[in-house]
Amino acid sequence: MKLTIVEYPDKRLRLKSKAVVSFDKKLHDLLDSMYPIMIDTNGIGLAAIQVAHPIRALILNIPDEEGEQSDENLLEIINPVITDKAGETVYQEGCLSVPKFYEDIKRFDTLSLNYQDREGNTKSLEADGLLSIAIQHEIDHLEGILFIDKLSYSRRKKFEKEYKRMLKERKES
Ligand code: QAP
Ligand code: CO
Repeated sequence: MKLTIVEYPDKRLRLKSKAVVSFDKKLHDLLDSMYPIMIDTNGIGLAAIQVAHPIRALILNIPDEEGEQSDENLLEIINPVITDKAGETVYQEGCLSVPKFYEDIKRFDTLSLNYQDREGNTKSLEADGLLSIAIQHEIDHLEGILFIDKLSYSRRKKFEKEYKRMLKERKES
């Protein structure tokens, strides 16, 4: 399946993604196609809506201590529900749909999650650190929320200005 990343300000990023009900070949093809595009673009997380499929599916691949991404650490999360969350943490986030822009964002420090795997099996997981942050970032995508929505008014203004400039320069070259 040929996929391309949907970039801000594309309005599709504002769609509320729908629950996955069929854990079929179509879903597996989509997940299989999402992985290489995430790795090729240096991503650690990607929601299906970012490749124009508004369904509640996301993938994550958090680098290990050496900063290496390995296939074994691929997590496929379908229909996630956060069941518990605690604490506070700040991390400089980015997003494949908002290229070249990074800002400090406040999130919960730890969380508990229920979800389904690609076969529809129910799973749960406890997350902290970068995994916890990444899950919260990707679940926001399922609701049409971007990390830039969490910026203060003045930071958001600054972002819009810089981003518009970047898009203009990109168009000109
Ligand atoms: C979400 O983000 C995330 O601007 C995943 O030029 C962010 O993979 C989870 C990326 C922060 C946890 C912490 C962004 C690649 C990748 C860019 C990403 C870029 C190239 C973002
Ligand atoms: Co994102």
